[in-house]
Amino acid sequence: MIRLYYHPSPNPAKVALFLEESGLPYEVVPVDTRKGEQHAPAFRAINPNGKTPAIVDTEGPGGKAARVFDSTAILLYLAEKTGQFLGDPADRPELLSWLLFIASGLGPFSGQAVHFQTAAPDGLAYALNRYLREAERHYRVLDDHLAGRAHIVGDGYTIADMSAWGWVDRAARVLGKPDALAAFPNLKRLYETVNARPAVARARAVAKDHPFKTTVDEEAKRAMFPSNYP
Ligand SMILES: N[C@@H](CCC(=O)N[C@@H](CS)C(=O)NCC(=O)O)C(=O)O
Repeated sequence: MIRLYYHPSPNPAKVALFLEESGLPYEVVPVDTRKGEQHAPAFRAINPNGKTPAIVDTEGPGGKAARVFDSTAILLYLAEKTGQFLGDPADRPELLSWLLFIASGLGPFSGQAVHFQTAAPDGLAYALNRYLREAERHYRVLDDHLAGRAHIVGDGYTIADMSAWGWVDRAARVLGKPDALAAFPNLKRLYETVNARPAVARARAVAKDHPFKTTVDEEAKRAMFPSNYP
């Protein structure tokens, strides 16, 4: 059994998608990051970085329970555990490269682009421009790579596509315009292909009935941006 520590946001969404695609049995533990539940000692024991997603695999290596945190680590762990969505072994260098490109580039710059558009104080035009342009640049790298390709790695659907989907699903918010993907037709095609999969609809339904906090008030800001409150 996998326990998925989940909040409805881009990085946890990738893992929910994998779990729905793979058919692995799992249960969801909601972590309301706007209420500060990511800082609870019990959750910090699973993810010392205090962010979602994280998992506990009750049957990890050697039959012992194992924690895994950080969406890319979780995707790789589960793909290796199940032997699914890793692509051809000959493409492993490509898979690792694109997974880490998303983990260290597309994802963080997208997150900061959202932060500076929606959460940062006014008057930070340089920072806003920097993160928006860098998010766009990462979209462009991926879009160029996808010219003439159906998937990010090799000929089939892999965890790299799932990982990209998690963030590209928020393209309008990241790039600050409703038709954000219009400038990236190859990425748009990949996004729409992944988005049409039945597992995506199931992943979107994960913890749908949980009353996650939606307002970003002072409590939420202190919970999500603790380094702003030294
Ligand atoms: N590198 C991490 C980033 C995790 C992350 O930033 N998670 C966000 C949700 S997408 C979160 O939990 N934010 C709440 C917080 O930072 O307190 C991963 O890929 O899992």
